[in-house]
Amino acid sequence: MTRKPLYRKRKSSQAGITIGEIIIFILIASISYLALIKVFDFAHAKSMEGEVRTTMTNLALDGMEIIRSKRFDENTIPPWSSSLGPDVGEAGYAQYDDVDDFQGLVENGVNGYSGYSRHTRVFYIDRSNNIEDSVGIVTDMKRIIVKVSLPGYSPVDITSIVSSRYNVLSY
Ligand SMILES: [Ca+2]
Ligand SMILES: [Ca+2]
Repeated sequence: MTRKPLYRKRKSSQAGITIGEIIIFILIASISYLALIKVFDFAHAKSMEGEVRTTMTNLALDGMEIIRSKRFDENTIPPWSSSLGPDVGEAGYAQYDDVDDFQGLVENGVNGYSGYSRHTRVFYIDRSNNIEDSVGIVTDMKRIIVKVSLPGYSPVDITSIVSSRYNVLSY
């Protein structure tokens, strides 16, 4: 009497996963992995950009708040200064006491943020003529622009207009 074998021999079509199938699987897995990496990179870059823009905006607002806390001009009554910038004896930030003392100020690594720079411009404007650009003459209004930059990102700038509170009604 012959005994039946415990295991039947498998046909070649049932031999499991072929090398070709493994290669195709690895290719598909690699392509999916690369696509996933790109999605994560994009999400990370977007998140970084949001963080950088928030920091730039905060640094710009911080600078603007300090400047706006100062008086309109070195002179407390008209005529206002024809030359904008720090006045005699004002060697640094701590001694600046009017808004235009900050004209041309460039701060690198501002508030300890390495790579960030803050530029400030202050100039007279004539509201009846041009509020965007300097009019080159002394008026009762000054425009302040604070711009914060970081290499690789578009800068953030904020602007504000301050008045001497003299002759404003004449506009
Ligand atoms: Ca001053
Ligand atoms: Ca000044």
